[in-house]
Amino acid sequence: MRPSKPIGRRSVLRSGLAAALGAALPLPLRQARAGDWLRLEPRPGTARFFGDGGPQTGVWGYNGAVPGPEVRVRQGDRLRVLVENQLPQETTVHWHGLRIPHAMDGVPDLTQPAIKPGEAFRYEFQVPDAGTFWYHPHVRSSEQQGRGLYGVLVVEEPEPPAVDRDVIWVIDDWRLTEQSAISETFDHPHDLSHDGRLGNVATLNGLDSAAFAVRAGERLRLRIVNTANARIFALRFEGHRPLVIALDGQPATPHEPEDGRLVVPPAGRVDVILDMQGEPGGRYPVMDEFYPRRSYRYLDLVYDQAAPLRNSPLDAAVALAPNPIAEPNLAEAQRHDIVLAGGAMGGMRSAILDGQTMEIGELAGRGKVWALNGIAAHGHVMEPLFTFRLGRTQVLSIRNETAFPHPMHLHGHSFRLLTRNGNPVAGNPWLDTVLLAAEDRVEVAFVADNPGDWLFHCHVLEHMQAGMSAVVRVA
Ligand SMILES: [Cu+2]
Repeated sequence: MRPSKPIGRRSVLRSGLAAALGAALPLPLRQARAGDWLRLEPRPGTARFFGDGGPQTGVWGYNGAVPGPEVRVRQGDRLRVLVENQLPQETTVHWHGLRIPHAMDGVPDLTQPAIKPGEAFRYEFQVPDAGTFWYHPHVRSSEQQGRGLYGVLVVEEPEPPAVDRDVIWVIDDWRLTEQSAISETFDHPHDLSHDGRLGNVATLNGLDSAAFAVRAGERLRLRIVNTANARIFALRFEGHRPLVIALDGQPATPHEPEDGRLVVPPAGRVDVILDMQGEPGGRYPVMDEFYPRRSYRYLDLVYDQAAPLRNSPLDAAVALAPNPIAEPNLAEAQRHDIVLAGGAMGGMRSAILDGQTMEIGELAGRGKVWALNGIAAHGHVMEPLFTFRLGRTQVLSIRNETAFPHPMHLHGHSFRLLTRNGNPVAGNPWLDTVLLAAEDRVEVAFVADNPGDWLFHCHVLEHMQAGMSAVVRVA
């Protein structure tokens, strides 16, 4: 059964502004001394999405919390995390967007054995890039992440830009029942073949996204992280002009977003500088406008009555220093084509599953409806789609021949977005997850400098589950 409630000003009672205004995260986890181990326990817990007086929801969270603890580390530090699995299922932790060694990437069977219930795994690696990253499981992702398993990982720059507040915004949606329980409709066939598991309640940092308290004149750095299974957000800040300074954790030339909307696909991150230029006591909506005819008011920026902190925006540089990523050399690149196919209204007739060509009816009967270059993935271990020569520049030309958008994520590397539909993309931003609209074509480039077998997959978790995944080898 699919919920038909529209997301937005919702049918569930909210317990009032006070709780929502407190949508700040608890203190981050930090290693006090080099050599310390941080502990993350994925386990069942409870959340109150509607504030203190609201109903309780049983969730799964890191250390029982939704979002999980914010992990903070400095660029170049060695991060050590002991993960103790207190779930009734196997799990792993994937460090999304971090260019770290293969054995630490957290993909079961491909990079490590899954962590069984009651068992533990030690993740230990040096963090090469500063920026906004996050972590989540890679086992039964649609269910485990859909129940709340994720957290933000901030890698601090040696010299961050001057701001009044550095704030994390975890944006997510949930599919809740009338009783505010997590709907157990994971991997519903309709979700697999359409937009994925869209929720009916949107949250900011684990709370019904009603309001966010600000002060006139202050400068915020917002680290926006989309942890939804499937929802693509397109945030428009009425009365404000957010300035993008990083995408997917990687510094970007500071710019205002095209058409004023910040598009954040599942797994995507956008860092913005936001000067609070509204009036003391004012309220300014932030709209989510991605899906046509399904726009809603995500939250309000609520100004307190205090006089502005300053009368004109802070006069300080906002550009971030680049991370140490090898620059692609297009003149000597290996080139590869990837075609995304399948889904409802996609016209795919057949695909290869487990080495056998099957018609779409038979595939669908096995829960597979998407394919990359004609192959539907089953699990994480498969023949590589391509082998990239270690150290060589790779250009991927990716074509979406489906009727749905797909955020495509490559593990172990960041890539430059070169072109979209044949047109050069301004600044060629570094990304680890590139969103393709229906019928889009993009070209991305990167140096294959991280050896191993890496996943390349759609981050709409229901699409990944239903076959939209592949392995690429760097050797
Ligand atoms: Cu997809």
